Amino acid sequence: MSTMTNEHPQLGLFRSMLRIRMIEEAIADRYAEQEMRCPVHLSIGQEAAVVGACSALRKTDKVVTTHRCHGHYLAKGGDLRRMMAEIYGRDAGCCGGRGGSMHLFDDDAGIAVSQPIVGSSIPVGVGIALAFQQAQKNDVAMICLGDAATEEGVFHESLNFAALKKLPAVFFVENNYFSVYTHLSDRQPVRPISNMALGHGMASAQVDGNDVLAVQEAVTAAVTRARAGEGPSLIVADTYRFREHCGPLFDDDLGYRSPEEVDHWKQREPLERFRQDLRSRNIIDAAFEEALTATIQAEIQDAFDFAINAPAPSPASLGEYIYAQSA
Ligand SMILES: Cc1ncc(C[n+]2csc(CCOP(=O)(O)OP(=O)(O)O)c2C)c(N)n1
Repeated sequence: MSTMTNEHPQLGLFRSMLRIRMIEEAIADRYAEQEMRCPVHLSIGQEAAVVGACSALRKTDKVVTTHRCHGHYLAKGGDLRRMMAEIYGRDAGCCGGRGGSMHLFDDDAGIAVSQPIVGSSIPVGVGIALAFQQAQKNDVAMICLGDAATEEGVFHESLNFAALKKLPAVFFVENNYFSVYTHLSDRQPVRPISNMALGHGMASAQVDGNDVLAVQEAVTAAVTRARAGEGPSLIVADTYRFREHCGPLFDDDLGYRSPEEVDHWKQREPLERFRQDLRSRNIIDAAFEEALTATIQAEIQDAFDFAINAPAPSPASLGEYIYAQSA
């Protein structure tokens, strides 16, 4: 298998998807220890969308994202140790231990901001795209959001402004069909979400978000348009989250989605699907997977050890980084 020594380009996608899956499963496994004192929104099941989209970017491009941000942070090259330290509330965390899982950023890697107020990071991403345009940089801002954020007024204002100014922005929606427990069909009229771009004269596409290559292709086309000065695009990737909305467990017992629906998506589980595809094309084999899994496992162990052993922020720093400090 010479492709493995020469590193087939699709191996990077697989590695990134598997790494995100394993990191999030490790977070889920250890959450009950009650040492991670922040909510976690896992993207298990959404890795193809996350990795496909981020793989279309280069380092100097910027990503803004949401409460469900672990995958974007990792796929864009964010530092794992600093992420875990943040989730453990440590001083060495990427937000000094003050933000937790929903506030990951790594400016060096191009993760500009993660914000849990639904829709709030969208105009920040538009502002970054405007700054790129004004500075005549050839970089792109990718604005990651969930389907529910398309119901916020600021989403529509942002699309309008970005289209008007032909900004180098890609609006990337991971449509996992739920706003917490409410299905898309109870919140929006039946039509592709990507049709929202039509009213703004914006290019758009809706793709199978569990097919990493399809996502990569659609986002690459959008990024190419943005770099060429042809303006923004709206890309919608249809996908599914397998864990509970917030937390390490499963919430299917609440009855907000049927076992048949969950099973339908399990058949399209993105990591296994890509694994089988790569296996059938002889790009990976069992030995490769075993070695890769061991490498990632060691990296995860290192990051957890780092986080657990790192000091908490000092009490004296409590007043730092807040809006108004007392005299
Ligand atoms: C403005 C605002 N309203 C409500 C909430 C509570 N809330 C947190 S996550 C969420 C659902 C978000 O759904 P979506 O944007 O599709 O992302 P997903 O959680 O599915 O990844 C809601 C309503 C919030 N954080 N911000």
